[in-house]
Amino acid sequence: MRGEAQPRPDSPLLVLTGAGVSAESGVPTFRDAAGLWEGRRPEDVASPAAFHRDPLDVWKFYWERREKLLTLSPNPAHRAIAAWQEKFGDFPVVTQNIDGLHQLAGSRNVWELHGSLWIDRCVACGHERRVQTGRETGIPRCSCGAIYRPGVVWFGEALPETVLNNAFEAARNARRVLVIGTSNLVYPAALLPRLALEAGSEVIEFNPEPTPLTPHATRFIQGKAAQTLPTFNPGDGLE
Ligand code: BJW
Ligand code: ZN
Repeated sequence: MRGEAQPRPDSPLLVLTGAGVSAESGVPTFRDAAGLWEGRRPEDVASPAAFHRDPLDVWKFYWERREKLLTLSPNPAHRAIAAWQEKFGDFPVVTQNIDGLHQLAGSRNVWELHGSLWIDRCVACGHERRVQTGRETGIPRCSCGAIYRPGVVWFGEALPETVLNNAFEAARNARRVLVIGTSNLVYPAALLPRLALEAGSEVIEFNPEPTPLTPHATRFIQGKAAQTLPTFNPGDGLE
């Protein structure tokens, strides 16, 4: 259940998204001034050590995010990507986001590198269950007796292996990679555009601000994704 990795290693297009694509839906980014981590150290709430120390505190943080997300919807950037898939085929949408908004906008072939906010995973047997609710009354328990944790990837944890390997392969094989709304600071996701460039692909970056990728990108389209994506034609020159 960890991402729907159906490899299309031959796809000429690949999209990589980060928190910026959901910003205009009202989902806070991580590292911008008003970001999610402002005033809180990530490792205090989003790390295996924090969960081990105080699972209820960590769960409360994730329940709050679920509750808020239940009130939010996809924005024109998510919808533009879904419309491109309708037009150009189901190229992979590799996302670092855990919010599920690409799927809600109608995108298929969404590969979730950092897991999903809507999955609970048992810390003992690894059982996963999909959830749709916000707050719960207490720490959820698996039928094996152990507690569930959020089904996301914290710092220091491995990304889902198949999803990551498929993403590496697809990035190497794509002719055009669109990198949308990510600071390109978190690895191994930040390697994907670098691999594409090394393989001779075009990398087009969409972001209001330059990132460490910008000097290397083939093209930098500056602006908010909900404004720049709907008028962009990702197939231009590819046919
Ligand atoms: C807009 C916009 C608008 C604003 N339109 N754009 C040195 C080198 C290599 C690696 C490391 C290293 N030092 C440490 C590491 C490892 C570490 C890492 O990368 N750390 C860096 C911080 C340096 N990586 C890991 O630990 C990863 N695991 C790993 O390496 O495992 C190794 C291993 C192997 C085998 C066995 C065991 C271990 C795991 C990384 C997990 C990241 N997890 C998080 C939390 C997920 C759960 C949760 O949400 O609670 O994922 S952290 C957070 O960052 C989240 C995001 O997906 C991720 C990326 O952030 P993103 O999406 O780029 O957001 P922002 O906020 O940074 O940027 C937003 C961008 O949008 C900005 O550029 C804005 O300008 C832009 N924007 N409005 C378009 N409207
Ligand atoms: Zn279990």
